[in-house]
Amino acid sequence: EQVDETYIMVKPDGVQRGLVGEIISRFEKKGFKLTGLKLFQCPKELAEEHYKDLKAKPFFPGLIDYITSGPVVCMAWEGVGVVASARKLIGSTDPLKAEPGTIRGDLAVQTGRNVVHGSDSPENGKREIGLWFKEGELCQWTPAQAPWLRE
Ligand code: DAT
Ligand code: MG
Repeated sequence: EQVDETYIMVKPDGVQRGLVGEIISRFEKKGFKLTGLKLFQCPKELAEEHYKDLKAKPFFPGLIDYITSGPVVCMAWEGVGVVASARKLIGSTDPLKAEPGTIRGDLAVQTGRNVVHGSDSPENGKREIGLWFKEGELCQWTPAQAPWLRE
């Protein structure tokens, strides 16, 4: 099967609230492969490029202020079906509508403070990993558990 990549980011509220380990854990336990990880203070230009499709939205300036308001944790994850599966683990954009058991459903209460980002398509996964990581910041490796995750 096709192996995809997704860009997952703990937003500044997740970092400030001490949820970094909890959020990383959800993806780690599921069985996806971590290929990139860093704590990073995002410049305004990068936040605007990342969210460029939302530029016309009334909440765009607030979104950019929020994402640049403190450090974020940038992650690249790899696996078969990882993009759609990560979106399910994350839950709906509005945390009050997100199912219990999802990250937003369990850990957040408002759309404007929804603790985590996940790419919405394999194409955007690639695009966003390219935006947030430099060459040499990603690792290709074989997890020891690989044969115990997929037959
Ligand atoms: P998602 O993050 O679930 O992919 P999105 O791509 O539609 O959602 O929007 C990106 C982020 O923008 C979202 O996580 C929070 C913010 N946002 C979206 N809709 C919003 C709204 N109506 N009010 C405030 N912030 C919003
Ligand atoms: Mg989105």
